[in-house]
Amino acid sequence: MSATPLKIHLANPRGFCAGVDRAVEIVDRALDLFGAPIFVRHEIVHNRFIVENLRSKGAVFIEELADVPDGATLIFSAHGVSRAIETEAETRGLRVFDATCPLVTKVHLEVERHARLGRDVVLIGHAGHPEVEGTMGHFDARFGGTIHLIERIDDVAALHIHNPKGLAYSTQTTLSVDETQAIIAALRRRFPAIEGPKKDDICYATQNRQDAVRDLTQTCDLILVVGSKTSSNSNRLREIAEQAGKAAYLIDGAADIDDAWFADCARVGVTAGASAPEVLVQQVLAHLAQRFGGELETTAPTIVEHMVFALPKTLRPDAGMSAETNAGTNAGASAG
Ligand code: 2E6
Ligand code: F3S
Repeated sequence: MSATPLKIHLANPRGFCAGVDRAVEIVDRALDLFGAPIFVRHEIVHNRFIVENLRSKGAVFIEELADVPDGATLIFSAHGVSRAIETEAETRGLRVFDATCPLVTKVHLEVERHARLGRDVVLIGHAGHPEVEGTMGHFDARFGGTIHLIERIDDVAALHIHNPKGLAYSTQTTLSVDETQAIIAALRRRFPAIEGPKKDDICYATQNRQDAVRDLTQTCDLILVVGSKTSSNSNRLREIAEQAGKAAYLIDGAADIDDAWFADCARVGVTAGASAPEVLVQQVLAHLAQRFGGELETTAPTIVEHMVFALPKTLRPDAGMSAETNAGTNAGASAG
């Protein structure tokens, strides 16, 4: 432990985004209205604390709809699901609430539109991630096109595309902004007519948290990222800090902190992924204060966020409807 107290800089913005706030609230409201069990397809968000907390209240997390009994209430996670899963739930007559982040739904609609036009789509994302599986599952190949998943810049040269109806790209929402820009630039060089969003499909929260952690690396020796190992956006924050030459650790909470990390550290930066609740950040600060006399320094926000996504109508506290009439698939978003 050093003689001078450790200085702590908090990233701002950090932690919960509007999509995570909405998704967690949907599960909480469904538990209140309908009682346990409430089935959730995949972890509602990739955070151990949140998932364990909801599980203790009666949420049951499943991957296969075969594990959902007839007549049950089912919630799709914030990462979204394929069209096939939506159809299966509908056909089974399950009471479904869709907690897919509206910014993921936007990508689904984009991919569906390209498919209808018979185009091929290059999706930039991580293989096996549930958001990528859901987005690929919204591409309807019956119109003649194909969807190609690429993960890194070297994959661009290996693409085989011969579609006279055109080519487009979409991206996962939680990628590294800089790496994605480089991949898109390589796609544009190889396929100058490629269509796509103005920039990419990376969401505001991912962009803002990456900017804020990069800002912290200017002054801090070490970065702690509060978030679970399964969280893509949290991993990207750790990587950005490492790329800036700083030691960085992704931790689920204060219990994961190793005193040895602070041997040569005068300033630590603390941030949190979009699925990590603020209570865990506060526990980390309390731990640093107790172990190293850590003192909080004020850090100006890199940007102030105002985004809010509305709950599905039938789950709003003022809905004034009985649980019996609340059936059906629901989605609703308003950006404020
Ligand atoms: C849905 C879409 C994007 O692993 P990833 O970062 O995608 O997911 P979470 O649950 O850690 O973060 C929120 C989220 C949900 N991001
Ligand atoms: Fe949505 Fe981005 Fe959060 S896609 S769930 S706003 S990290």
